[in-house]
Amino acid sequence: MIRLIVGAIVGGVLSVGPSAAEAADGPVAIKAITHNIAGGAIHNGDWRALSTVERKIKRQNPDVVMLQEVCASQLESLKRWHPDWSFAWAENTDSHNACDGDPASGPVENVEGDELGDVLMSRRALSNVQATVLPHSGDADGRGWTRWQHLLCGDFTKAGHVVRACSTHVMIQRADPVVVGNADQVRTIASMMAPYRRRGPVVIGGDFNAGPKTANVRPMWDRFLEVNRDTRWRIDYLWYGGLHNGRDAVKGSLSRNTVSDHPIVWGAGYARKG
Ligand SMILES: [Ca+2]
Ligand SMILES: [Ca+2]
Repeated sequence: MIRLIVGAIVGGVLSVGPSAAEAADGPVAIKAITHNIAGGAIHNGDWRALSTVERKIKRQNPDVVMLQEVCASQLESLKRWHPDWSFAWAENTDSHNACDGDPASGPVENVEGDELGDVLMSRRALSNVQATVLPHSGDADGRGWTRWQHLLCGDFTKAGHVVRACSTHVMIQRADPVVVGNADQVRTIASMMAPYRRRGPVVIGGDFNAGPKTANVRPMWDRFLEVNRDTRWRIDYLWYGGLHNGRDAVKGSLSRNTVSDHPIVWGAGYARKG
């Protein structure tokens, strides 16, 4: 079923974006979804962690999807269900205690499929893929986690625009030092995206582990447009930049009705006709 739908879209129907906004001389919609699926913490590596995002992919026809907390076993399911898509992966840890299906057993080294990481996936070909390790990565975080945080990026092309798309999962804010690692990682992401923002459209999705009113995400608000104006507490964002199409060039939404403990966020940025 999924295979057929994807095939139809890749086959040139290109039913992306709202039909009126997608008129031939209209702006180009760059559509994205981001979701922290809690693939280990809640779902123990099971494919059901993907049910919310799969439903949303069918509904929204995104160009690109960013996922966090994905077990390697769940990445394999995604690849099976979307054989025509491009995938990129950045490993946070080679052994999550629950990705092996058994949280009680603790982390077990050298088990295939129990790796936890971030995913960037696109129905278009990804190129120039980079997984950049963020500062403070690998620090123990006070909850017994040692994880490697990345900015995982790739380029895809749509209607003449080369789009830089990235998935990230910023470290949690440890009690001591209070917010330093988190703030440094967000600042790094904002500055790493600067040259791409000058080049053309960029879209960054992920779990920033910092609320919308915190100083930590200020560098993102200063440089990018977020698809949700909702300033209630949340830590998951979808940011756009380089659209060169005015301040109202994004729209989107989020839903807290998910199989995860995180909302799913989706939206579009509208670039000028390429
Ligand atoms: Ca285990
Ligand atoms: Ca492993």
